[in-house]
Amino acid sequence: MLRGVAVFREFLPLDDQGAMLDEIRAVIAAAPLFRPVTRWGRPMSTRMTSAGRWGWFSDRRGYRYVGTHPETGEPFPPIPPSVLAVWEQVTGLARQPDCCLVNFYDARARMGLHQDRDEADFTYPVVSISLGDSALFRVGNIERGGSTESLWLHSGDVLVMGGPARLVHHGIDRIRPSSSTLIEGGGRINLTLRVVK
Ligand code: MD3
Ligand code: FE
Repeated sequence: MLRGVAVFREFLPLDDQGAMLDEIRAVIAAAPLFRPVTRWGRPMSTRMTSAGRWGWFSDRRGYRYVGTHPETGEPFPPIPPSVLAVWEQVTGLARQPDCCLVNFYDARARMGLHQDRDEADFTYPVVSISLGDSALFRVGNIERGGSTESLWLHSGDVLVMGGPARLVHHGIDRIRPSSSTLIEGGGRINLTLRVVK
């Protein structure tokens, strides 16, 4: 536990990581990665797409969940079974997530400290699966400011943010390039599973 965040180190064996990556590649083929713009008009350094009923989206109008891909106009592909299996194993919930956000980090990408609060019901946890290069994850507090703690996330690690941890500030400070050979050409993929509506 790190500030209420449950850390399952190396939850996924390497073979399972490879199989999951193949399923995510199929998601990306149907729903290509795009670069969202913040409400201040700044392009994010991560590229992203989603699987499931809802996809996370941001533009000058703000952050929100959308039912179709912003470029293809098509619904997002279903969440792969291997990903749903991880949700089931670490949460034990009967309810499945309705959004799997796929974040791709190249060597320069990062994600500033923020809260995940665009979802309707914070009693559901958020689950994160890391694939590829390692990332320096930072977790703070529910209120802005105060102390933070950092943790390296490696390929195959799974985090569960539930209960009091659901609304803590968190972010990714940096990626360690070439720390994993899972993804050809390098980079990190983070899958974030949420119950949105
Ligand atoms: C703690 N993604 O997509 S995952 C995000 O690695 C996001 O791509 C990061 O933050 C990433 O919103 C961090 C770990 C994570 C995800 C959601 C959380 C930690 C969290 C929600 C509440 C508290
Ligand atoms: Fe987040």
